[in-house]
Amino acid sequence: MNEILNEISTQLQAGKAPKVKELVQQAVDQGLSPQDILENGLLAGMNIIGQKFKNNEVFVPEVLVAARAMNRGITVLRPLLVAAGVEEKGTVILGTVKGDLHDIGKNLVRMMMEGKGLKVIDLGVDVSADAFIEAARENNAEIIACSALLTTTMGEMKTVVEAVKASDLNGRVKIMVGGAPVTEAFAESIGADCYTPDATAAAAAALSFYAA
Ligand code: B1M
Repeated sequence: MNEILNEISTQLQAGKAPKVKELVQQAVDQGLSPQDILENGLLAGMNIIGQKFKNNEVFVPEVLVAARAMNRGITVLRPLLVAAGVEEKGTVILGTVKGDLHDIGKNLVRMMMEGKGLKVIDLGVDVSADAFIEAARENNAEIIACSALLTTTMGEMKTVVEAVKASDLNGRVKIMVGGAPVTEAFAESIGADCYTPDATAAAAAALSFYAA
């Protein structure tokens, strides 16, 4: 792997946010693509931390500082990944479902969708079904996009689907779901309109709803 990408991954794992930001800027200045820096630097480091967390080699505080470093690095990439001045093609309401505080993947989904020219209203984390619906209604959104990282919270997506179906938004708003424990089969079983495995695919799928 490229040396600077390796260093970004290492410093991210050590939670060195200012250093990560500096290295990401250096990588950009060296001409590496934002996608390469994201996938092979930042996400590579986060994956290693995730594995160590799973094996009880690191704990919540270490994961939190690594997550902070990841978000700091993303601030450099964000304007490069989001096409400036692209005409908005539609509105998406995005959030991590109720009970779930993981937001790194959700933030990537936002970035990729904005990069496709979609307007994204990000409700943050711990978002209830009612809050998704209210925001979709207020903003005339065509898509509600839910992220979940816990097997204990992915069931909340079913609550969102059922609440939308029981509301005036039924048939007008598509529901997209994703996040590490979510699968195509799960999405189908709860009646969601779309499952995608990663942020890039989520953005492409959202765009395809508008093109349809
Ligand atoms: Co947590 N955590 N965590 N955690 N955490 C996981 C998810 C876990 C798998 C770790 C493990 O045990 N191996 C595990 C879940 C187990 C399970 O349910 N099966 C877990 C646990 C158990 C917990 C706590 C319960 C721990 C505790 O307190 N005992 C707790 C729960 C808190 C809560 O939410 N209520 C908790 C807390 C935390 C921190 C706060 C410390 C921190 C979150 C910080 C933050 O997000 N700001 C954290 C982190 C960082 C992780 C890991 C290490 C990394 C997650 C991450 O950001 N990955 C994670 C282990 C792992 O994943 N390896 C873990 C990088 C991110 C880019 O990937 O979010 O999957 P991801 O997004 C991907 C795709 O999933 C997809 O696109 C992205 C890639 O392009 N995607 C979508 C995401 N949303 C999408 C939506 C879409 C489409 C695609 O359409 C709408």
